[in-house]
Amino acid sequence: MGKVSPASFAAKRGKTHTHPEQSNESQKYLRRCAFALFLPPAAPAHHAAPPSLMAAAAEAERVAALLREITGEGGFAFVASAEKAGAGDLRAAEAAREMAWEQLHSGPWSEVGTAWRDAYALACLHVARLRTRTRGASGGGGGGDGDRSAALRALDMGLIMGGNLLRADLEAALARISAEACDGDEGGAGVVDEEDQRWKEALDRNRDIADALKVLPANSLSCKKVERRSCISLEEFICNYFLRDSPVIISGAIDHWPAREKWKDIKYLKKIAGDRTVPVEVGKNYVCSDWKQELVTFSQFLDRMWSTVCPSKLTYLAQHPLFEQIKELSEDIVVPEYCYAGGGELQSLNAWFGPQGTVTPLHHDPHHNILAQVLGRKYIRLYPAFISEDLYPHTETMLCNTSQVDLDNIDFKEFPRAENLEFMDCILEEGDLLYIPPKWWHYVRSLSTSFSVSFWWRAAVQPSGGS
Ligand SMILES: O=C(O)CCC(=O)C(=O)O
Repeated sequence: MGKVSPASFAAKRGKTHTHPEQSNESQKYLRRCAFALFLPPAAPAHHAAPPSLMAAAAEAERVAALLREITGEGGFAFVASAEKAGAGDLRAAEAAREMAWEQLHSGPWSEVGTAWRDAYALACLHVARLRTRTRGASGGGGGGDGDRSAALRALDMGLIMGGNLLRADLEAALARISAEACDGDEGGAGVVDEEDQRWKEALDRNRDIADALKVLPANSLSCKKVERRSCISLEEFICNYFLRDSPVIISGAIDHWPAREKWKDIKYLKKIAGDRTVPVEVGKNYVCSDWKQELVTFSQFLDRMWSTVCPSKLTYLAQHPLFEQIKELSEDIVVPEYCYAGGGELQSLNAWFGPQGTVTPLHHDPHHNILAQVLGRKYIRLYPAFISEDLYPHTETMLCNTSQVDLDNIDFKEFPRAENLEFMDCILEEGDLLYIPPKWWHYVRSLSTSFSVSFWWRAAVQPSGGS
């Protein structure tokens, strides 16, 4: 998978992520960039067998070089704590993590050096190892689960906020802890059954168009519909849609994905990802002033789906490279062959998972996009790229890909050119793929609990009709 730059990632959702405890403006830039996983090519798989002496020596050398770099930057206290952590001192590991965390939050994300991101990952790795060692030493008794959760959270935070230097080590540690958890992880069947039922109902909401229209922007489904095709060939996709810069819904192309069945089972999702820490967005949508981001466990996120009643509390796991973070989930999906149109390179693969009522405001992205609707349904409205000026893009850099026009409450006095604009729209049903050409404006509202996956790619050959 190719890399996406922090700047383009940040621009995507206009705002950026911050740590939940941060609130000031300068820290906003840190937000989304920090949560993005800017990944190197896939790391070699780690197995349960002990690493060879050479590999261990190589790791030790990488860590030593990192500590020299941090020393060069004046991080003496960090280095002292990291060394004690290496010798088995949990408190020192936690102190080192705290120090690195402060460095990550000392200014705009773009100015945080790679060394401090790697240092943060190192400290997370120490915390996790020492937590799990404590657990082993106590014979799995008292406080063991708390240690396991703390270790998982430390490792996820290392993946989310840390650099790439120790990524493979973080992933190997995660795989080890997850594998241990799979033994004897049953229980609560009665509770889960009830949850199962609610889950299925939530996925099934708003099947009736008349109900859906009550929550959709004015004039929805009254203009041109996005063309719907059944499982077309790559050649046909290229000739009739990709080269013509024209959106299309393709049905029947992801019926073979294991995700189509597996993710309908909430027990499965909880088992695979329940204890993992993920970044979520909280609030009506990312242009609202009270919108914020938090780090929660996947289970906590699922629980919030049931309890969300008011829009200001809507919790959305949006635009997150979940499949890089949780490898088991990546085995449930397949990159659609349409994403190879134009001989390009996949730029990013993101999860969009949330309850009914999440809104992604009208915005555009620089890449080709295949949005796969795995669970539930979404309303999507599209405006062509050339219409941009009539949609009044925000003037601030961070939001310049987002329209000032709120489709849920359009103020035509303020934005007169937005009246009577032609658009295309559709309801994206479970199992559909939607092709969104680069720079096409799109607004997205979930009509039920919904799980989508977006595949962004950059084409080596640009369509002639493209913008
Ligand atoms: O599903 C959503 O809420 C937004 C998806 C989107 O904007 C995208 O895939 O680019």
